[in-house]
Amino acid sequence: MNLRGRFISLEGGEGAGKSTLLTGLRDHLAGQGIDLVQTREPGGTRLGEALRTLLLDPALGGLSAESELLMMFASRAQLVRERIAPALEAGQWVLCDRFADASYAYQGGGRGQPMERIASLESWACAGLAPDLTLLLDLPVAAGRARAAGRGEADRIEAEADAFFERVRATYRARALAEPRRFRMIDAGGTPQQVLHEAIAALQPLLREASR
Ligand code: Z5A
Repeated sequence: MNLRGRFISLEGGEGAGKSTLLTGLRDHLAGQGIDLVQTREPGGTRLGEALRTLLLDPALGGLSAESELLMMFASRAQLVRERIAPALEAGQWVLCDRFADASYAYQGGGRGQPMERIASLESWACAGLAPDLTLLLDLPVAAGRARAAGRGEADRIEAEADAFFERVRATYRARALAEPRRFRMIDAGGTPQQVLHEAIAALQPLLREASR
């Protein structure tokens, strides 16, 4: 694929502030004249949104870890082909609320699915497409859960125990350390303005490249 746009993913645990940051980043980039597409995972396409509804449904308690992993990648395979790759090829930037790192963190770290199995699904489903930059919003589990607590009934994944989310966080942090060129870890415990400021700073190399 001849990709001319830039692909940025946002990652982090529950309540870390991805959606809040996404809105700020979208406005900032639009102000710089960047044409961008905003999307999310699981979801972002008709198929993906239907899968998301199933994946988060608390009534689907018996879903196996294997089925969950495949459903995440089915959503991703569709999103890559239907929206992300076409947008990048057209020179647009893509801001995506979660991408493949979430499967390593949740299905790998959280559920114990083998990392090599996830890597093999990634190379098949994503066809070599990976984010240029991944902003990891890092926050202690209890703080994230406290932020998310006011939203009513927990969905199927939010209903997991703290230990699950500790494994998710540890996996994200390990991935960020292993790939420092792609990841930027941001302390999500700051104010929304501080988090946005750090994220904008992390975008500068991409913005400079784009203006050349
Ligand atoms: N999942 C998976 O298992 N495998 C995969 O491959 C993928 C996903 C792609 C849905 O994702 C679930 O799918 C998710 C992982 C799993 N399950 N869990 N848990 P999601 O991204 O849609 O859902 P989420 O992680 O639950 O998102 P969230 O809880 O909505 O978090 P957020 O978007 O990061 O937070 P927010 O909505 O911006 O902020 C939450 C609250 O905190 C809100 O009241 C804000 O006003 C407040 N907030 C935000 N920033 C701040 C700061 N800086 N200070 C204070 N308060 C703040």
